[in-house]
Amino acid sequence: MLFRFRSFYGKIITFALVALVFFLYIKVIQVDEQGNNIVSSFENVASFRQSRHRHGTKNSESNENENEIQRPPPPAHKPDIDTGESYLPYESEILRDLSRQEPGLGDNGEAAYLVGEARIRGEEIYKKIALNEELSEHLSYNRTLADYRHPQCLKQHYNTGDLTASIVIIFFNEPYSVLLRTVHSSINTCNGNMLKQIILVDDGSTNEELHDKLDYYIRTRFPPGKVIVVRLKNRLGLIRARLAGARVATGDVLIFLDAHCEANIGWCEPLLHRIRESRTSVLVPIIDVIDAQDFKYNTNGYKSFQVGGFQWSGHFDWISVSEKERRRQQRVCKDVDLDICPTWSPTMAGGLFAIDRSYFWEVGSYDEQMDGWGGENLEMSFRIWQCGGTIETIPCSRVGHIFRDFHPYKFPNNRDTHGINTARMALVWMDDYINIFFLNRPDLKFHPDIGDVTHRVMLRKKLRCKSFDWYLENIYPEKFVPTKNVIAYGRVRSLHENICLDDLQQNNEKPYNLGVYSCSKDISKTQFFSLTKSKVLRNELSCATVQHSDLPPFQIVMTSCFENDDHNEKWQYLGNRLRHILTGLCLDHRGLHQGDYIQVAPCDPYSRTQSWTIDHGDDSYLP
Ligand SMILES: [Mn+2]
Repeated sequence: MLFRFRSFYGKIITFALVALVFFLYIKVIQVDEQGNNIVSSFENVASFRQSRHRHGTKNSESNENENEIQRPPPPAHKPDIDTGESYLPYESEILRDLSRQEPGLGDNGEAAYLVGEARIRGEEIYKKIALNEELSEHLSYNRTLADYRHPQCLKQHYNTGDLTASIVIIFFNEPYSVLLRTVHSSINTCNGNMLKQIILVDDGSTNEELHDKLDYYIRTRFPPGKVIVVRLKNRLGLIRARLAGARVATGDVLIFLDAHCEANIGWCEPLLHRIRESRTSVLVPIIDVIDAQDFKYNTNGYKSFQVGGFQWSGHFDWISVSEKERRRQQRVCKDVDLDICPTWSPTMAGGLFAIDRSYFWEVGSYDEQMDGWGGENLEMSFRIWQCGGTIETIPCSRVGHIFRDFHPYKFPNNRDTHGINTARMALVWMDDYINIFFLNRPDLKFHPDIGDVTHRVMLRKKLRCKSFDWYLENIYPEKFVPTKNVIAYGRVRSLHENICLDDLQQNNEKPYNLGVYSCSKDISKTQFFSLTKSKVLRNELSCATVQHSDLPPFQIVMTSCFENDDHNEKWQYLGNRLRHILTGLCLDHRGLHQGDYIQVAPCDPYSRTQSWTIDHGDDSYLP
């Protein structure tokens, strides 16, 4: 009996052991497959890890694999209410979320308002994260937007062939409802056959709601495989997270979207159509503004939009479409209304764009050693143009984006990743013009975190890219170069006292009074002026004008410059005096202290307060 008992259990134990071994074997194979996949797709896995070491991130040997990508869980079927599956905790949470949404609220992209306690909760959360998350939770994930497109767009026949798109959306602690609205609106507005997949890359979010609950939502609310979540266990920053998403993508076209967008009707077709026409065109939709407080979808009307520019300090800015570009459009867009013609853009904002997937890799994807956030958009912009591609705004494609007043979260160690990344960009792409960048950002000139850019310089050589000079001349000729075509540039300093012209860090988006301040040790952004060959006294964006007034003091107002220099006010630099030609008055700091506004006064050849010198002069022009 005992013997038989033993033998019976022995068999069971043997069977269990065999089953266990087999089970483990299958697991190992799966892990290996994943591992191989990761290694082969992480082309620069070595340099990638190295760079993290160089940046001094804690990265012990034991967590060598901590950033491996987790595969999304297999798709499951919809929960079956009859079998009680709906009692899963996430299901009830999701049903509760849905029950809080008010049908019709915010529809047509209209502003929405909360009342009572919800309104107060909304105001509280807004103060913290610069976004009314409470209101977002009361809006349907599928709220409608009005069609803001140019009427001509509706008459276009787009031929996208069999091109498919993968949308890559990275997020870090994004409000759950905002992220889901981004996903739903993309699916609702991008034709099903065209939209291959949406890849969500979780860049190490700590918000629990974005983990299992999000996975569950995706598994139960979207068709299998339509939405994929890639999770990075460690926070890698925007650039590396996007790369991780792009590696998983299988669509022909990559569309990068921020995690707080609402896509508008028909936005996909014009993008794919244009890429099918021209695979080296990198496309930007018109980016409309969704108000972070009331979620109103705002446009500038269907005709007017801006394109991307940059400032010498390495920041992106919005600029008007140039006259030159209008003329180019007249040449190339003979069949369509000029208002909807693809519009060349010197740079792009970087959050939202579409690019042929193979071209993305061919042209150097991203600089993987860029950390955190920022600067990658200008890097990609200059690279695309200098290496033979184009950046174009596609007016018939519109996507709303929530713009916030401040960054709701910080990057580890509070590093200025935008500045450091921009310096990496400048070292590779700006040639000698990097000096102007460093004049604006002297703090970055010897920054220890910039690291090595050799492999990006090699990429530039390999792709035989053109010079930054070529870029400025051909793609962005309107851009003012503070050291080109000038009589002098640098600090405008008093000959006899330690006093310099200074913009006093005023908002340069509107006119402001020019001031004086004690001279900085080196040229700094606030004291950087140029006197051009056409006799305009200016800084990067504004030109010096004399305020109209009947009585003194006559102050100097910096106003945005006209593209045509004939319309800008002129200054004559003679015998160390700066004379305003229109009024015949001279720049004078008599009786002024630092922080005061500078003025002009009747010229006096013996005045010590009217004598000025400028740092760098072109001798052939100077008196
Ligand atoms: Mn954004």
